[in-house]
Amino acid sequence: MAKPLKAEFLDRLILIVGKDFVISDSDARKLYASDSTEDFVFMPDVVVKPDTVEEVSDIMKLCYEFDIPLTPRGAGTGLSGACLPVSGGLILSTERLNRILAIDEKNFQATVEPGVINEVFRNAVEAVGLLYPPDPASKGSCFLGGNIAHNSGGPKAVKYGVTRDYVLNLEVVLPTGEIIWTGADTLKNSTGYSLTHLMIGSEGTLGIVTKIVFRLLTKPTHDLLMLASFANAGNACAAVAEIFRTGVTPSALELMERKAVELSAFYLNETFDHKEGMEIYLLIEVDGFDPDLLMKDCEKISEALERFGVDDLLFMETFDQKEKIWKIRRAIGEKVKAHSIYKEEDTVVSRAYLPELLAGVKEIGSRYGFESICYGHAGDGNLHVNIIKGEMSDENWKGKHLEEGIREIFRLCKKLGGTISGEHGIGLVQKKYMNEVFEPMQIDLMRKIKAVFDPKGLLNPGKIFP
Ligand code: 2HG
Ligand code: ZN
Repeated sequence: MAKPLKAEFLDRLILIVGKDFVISDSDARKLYASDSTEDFVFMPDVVVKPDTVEEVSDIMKLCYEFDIPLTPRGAGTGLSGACLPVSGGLILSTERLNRILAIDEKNFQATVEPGVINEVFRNAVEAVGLLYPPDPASKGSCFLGGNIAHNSGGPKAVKYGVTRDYVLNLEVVLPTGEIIWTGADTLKNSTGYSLTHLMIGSEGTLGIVTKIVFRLLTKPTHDLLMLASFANAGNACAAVAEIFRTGVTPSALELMERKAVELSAFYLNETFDHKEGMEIYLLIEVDGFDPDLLMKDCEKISEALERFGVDDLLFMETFDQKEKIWKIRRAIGEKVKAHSIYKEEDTVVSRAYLPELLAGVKEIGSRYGFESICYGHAGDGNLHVNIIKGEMSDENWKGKHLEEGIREIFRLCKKLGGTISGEHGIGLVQKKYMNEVFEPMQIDLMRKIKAVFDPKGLLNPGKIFP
């Protein structure tokens, strides 16, 4: 239940943003009580929707004065519960901070507010021949501010890198209300500690981003797409590292287990003709400016796939074919989760260890009695493991049994030199596993940094730290 906020606090909130943008009605607040993580519901006491950085600053100062926890929220597409108001208090929604402020075609830069939808921005820069590569599966709804909070990736990360690689400068409101810029609008910057990179991936716990300066690339003019089918999962995983040894860096290299494709196609009401016995698929894209060179790249890749026992290789000729397979790939996460109660792990290792990782996940699942549906960014060694409740008892599902199975998966990642999250972050649901990959000293360092930025611990409390 929402704790009654002091009338003075609410009155002053209304003075800052106007009464239309202070949401107290419980039905309206409920819309901000969940994100895209499992079935969590945490009710905020109030939701505010500021329209300027000055309003954000005044809200932060007010919460600091009244000791009210403040949770920043973008589109709510997060997968680790990072924007859930676990201590109640105030949700600060960035939905009105949704302007593309400038696209500088001379410097290949753009300045945006955090509430701009990823795909809206990507389309806007493409219209002038430029490319903003990070393309999370949720690109049609996720906000750029949330992409900063989680250092989001997506299929193009394998060639173009992740959100962090495109951020030059950030305007940030600190938990005590000060407004700062963290960097400079330059491609190179070696000026003291990088406050910019400290903010990226901090999941809204160190400050609220109110403006972002991105660097952009020239948009490639051509791309080719192949779908490789394997009967043997180990062969598919082993082929991944080999593709890069041909000298070609794909612009996407995705892995999809058959079951993931079946569920996504089914719920999308799309047809997908699985060849008999195929168990796992690789979706491989190359992009560039010379179609003849791209065709040569595809020949090199298909030779590598042949060496690793590919059973079928389909060349996606038409735009519709490409659109359909990407639609199926991008919907997998949502459709697998609609199909079953799940727990999602965002495992990541060096890509040559994918065979051990996938085999290990299946072996652990057989010992702990859970099925998993796996897919993800094979080129990055980033495997999304959706653990499906299936026949597992509620007691085992909610208790130490499953937690121990998940810990075994994370210990395998660590043994392979990997870690527990490649892109979805820690948030609420993964914080108890931080001790699988960090010693107390590292976690203590992070806590001290948090305390420097947020001495009262009011900004997005209850996240990241065990
Ligand atoms: C993907 O790669 C996204 O599809 C979302 O990271 C994953 O929702 C998911 O499980
Ligand atoms: Zn992903």
